[in-house]
Amino acid sequence: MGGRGKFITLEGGEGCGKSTIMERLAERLRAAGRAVLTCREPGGTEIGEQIRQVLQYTRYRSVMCGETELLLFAASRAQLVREVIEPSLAAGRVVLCDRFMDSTTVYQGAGRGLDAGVVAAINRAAVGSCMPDLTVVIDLDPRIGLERARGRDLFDRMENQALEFYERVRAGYLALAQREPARVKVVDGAKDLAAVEEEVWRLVQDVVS
Ligand code: Z5A
Repeated sequence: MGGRGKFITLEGGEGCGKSTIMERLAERLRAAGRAVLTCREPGGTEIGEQIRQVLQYTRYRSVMCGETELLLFAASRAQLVREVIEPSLAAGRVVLCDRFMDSTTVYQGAGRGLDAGVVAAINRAAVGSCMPDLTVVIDLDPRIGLERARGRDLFDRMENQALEFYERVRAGYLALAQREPARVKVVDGAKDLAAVEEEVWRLVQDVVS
């Protein structure tokens, strides 16, 4: 295949269905003959997986400050972009990523209240010119998402935050979609899985075809 690949990110609150949809999208794209790479954040490289462990490590949960968290997510991303995403795009693959820079804008910025300008500058440093061609936000009432996600292997420190935090996260994603309507598309995550998959698939086809 000639030419640069496409970079598609999936975003949303806990339990919105990103990971499930990403796997289904990857299968459909492969069935359509596309070379696909899937990755998740934080992680996706050896360095990134170690950073993921630091972020998840129980003993750090009560002491880690917001700025440290911001920089750790960014460090994992900087490595993922240069080691995995850019080379895959250069090889013509479709790259699907479960969370990317918008998670930082929304969780560390809108959610935790870190300065938006600082968050944007750190994001820029981490991703360089590697911007998604399409970002799909799977929008869902956090009460439903948390119910779906309960009992699963999440970052408990974050999951135990007050519901208002998740409401700010949701509002942050919707505001982002308003600011960047060409890149960021919102789908209704309360629909059944097959319907969400079809809607996302239509958006993806517009970008990859
Ligand atoms: N974080 C951050 O703060 N800053 C950053 O820069 C980054 C991340 C990159 C990552 O946790 C945490 O890190 C996350 C944000 C923060 N915080 N919190 N809290 P993670 O990677 O461990 O988890 P997650 O990203 O939040 O994903 P998740 O809970 O695994 O959710 P999901 O991928 O959106 O959902 P799922 O696994 O596909 O589906 C959940 C369940 O619902 C599953 O049983 C599905 O079968 C079911 N499901 C999915 N869709 C449907 C529909 N439509 N109907 C019914 N049931 C459904």
